[in-house]
Amino acid sequence: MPHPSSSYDDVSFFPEVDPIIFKGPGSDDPLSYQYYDKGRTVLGRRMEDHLRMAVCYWHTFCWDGFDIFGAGTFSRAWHQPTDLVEAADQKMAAAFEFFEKLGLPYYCFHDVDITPPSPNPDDLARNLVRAADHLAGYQERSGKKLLWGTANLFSHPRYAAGGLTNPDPEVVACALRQVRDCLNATHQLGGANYVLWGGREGYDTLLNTDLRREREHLGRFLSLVVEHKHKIGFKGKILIEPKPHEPMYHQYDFDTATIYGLLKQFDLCGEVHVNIEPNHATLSGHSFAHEIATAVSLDMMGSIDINCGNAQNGWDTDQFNLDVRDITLALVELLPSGGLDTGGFNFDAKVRRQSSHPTDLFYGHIGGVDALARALLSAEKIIEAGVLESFKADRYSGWSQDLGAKLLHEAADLDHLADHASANGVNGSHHSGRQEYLEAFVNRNLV
Ligand code: XUL
Ligand code: CO
Repeated sequence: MPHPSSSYDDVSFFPEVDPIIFKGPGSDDPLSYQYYDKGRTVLGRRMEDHLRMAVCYWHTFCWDGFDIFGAGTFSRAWHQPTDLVEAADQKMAAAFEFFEKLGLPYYCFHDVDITPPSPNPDDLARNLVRAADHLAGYQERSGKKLLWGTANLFSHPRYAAGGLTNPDPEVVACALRQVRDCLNATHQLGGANYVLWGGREGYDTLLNTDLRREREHLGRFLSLVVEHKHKIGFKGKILIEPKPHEPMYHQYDFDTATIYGLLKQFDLCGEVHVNIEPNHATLSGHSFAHEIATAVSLDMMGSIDINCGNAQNGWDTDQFNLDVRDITLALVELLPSGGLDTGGFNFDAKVRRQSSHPTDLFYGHIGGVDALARALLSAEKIIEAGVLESFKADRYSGWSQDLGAKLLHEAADLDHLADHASANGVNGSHHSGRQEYLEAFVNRNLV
């Protein structure tokens, strides 16, 4: 059966904006790209294929600008219909007009972003089937692709104590049904990955929480998700998105290293990867580059939700990341390992509440896209110069000589190795780590 067509082909939600094209660094048109030249080759790969950028549904099309102190400020045209199915359909039409005008290849959604509000799980399941059918039609007509889908296991009051780690098995079963249905929909739409963000998979107080049990439940249910992925033949990656807190005080998916521990415990290494978000990295006391380097070193790299927090308060403010240096440092860790595979850069970022005009959505994304493109060009210069690589090779050169090989040899025990120091005295000396030289080198290469 052909997928449904759109009834909004003649309606424009962004009439003031023409398709955004590359005009180069000399351009003073704020509705153009100065650095994102998608066909340009960088380190042997097209820019578009390196970055695999995506627009997210939730911040851009669902949020109406409300915060805990006040009502929405945005008055989006697609939020106006009182008929909720009509509103969801208009939102989808607006989203695809935006995707097409922005010119990025991918998008991402939660199940509840693409469906009208669904009073109960049966409604959600039915609405999801209809939404996926409509999305398939839009994808076919626009050529846009799904980077990942995810089930929202944190908004409904039933999930106040978590989804997969809820103390009530009825709630867990409901969460599992939602994950199953959303993974199926993601598969049907050719999604490149499927994301599980912990949401409320954590706790606020140990006084009411059995931590051992909840972690074990999380491991078991993750295994079921992986099993289902193989059963339906989904080829994308299952990704967990680390975040230390917010909404819960403590989360089981605190950071990349913590997730590695979970995967090791439940024998899921190689089956589950991470979706790293800079704002979550800083919330956990790490840098964006640290999280990337950790994921690369543990073979867990999946995808990236690009954004940043506010440097002053550290909250998860989900701002567009314009910090070229910060992104460059992360790319310098990522690219030598081969870069992104099924992953991409998803703009999990929102315009500020006072940026209420629909065109502000374009300014936000264009700034974010160009920052990524500049960082990619900067990382290319840094990597090609080979300075960091040769500095590190030199710094660790002792490990390819006799003593290094001896220390790492499986058969050597502690007594045997300590004897070396007793026999030879301390021959090692301090060498400068040259941090300031290296930092200045990075800055000199920023595009
Ligand atoms: C929350 C967050 C989510 C996930 C998807 O901080 O980043 O938007 O990316 O559920
Ligand atoms: Co995110």
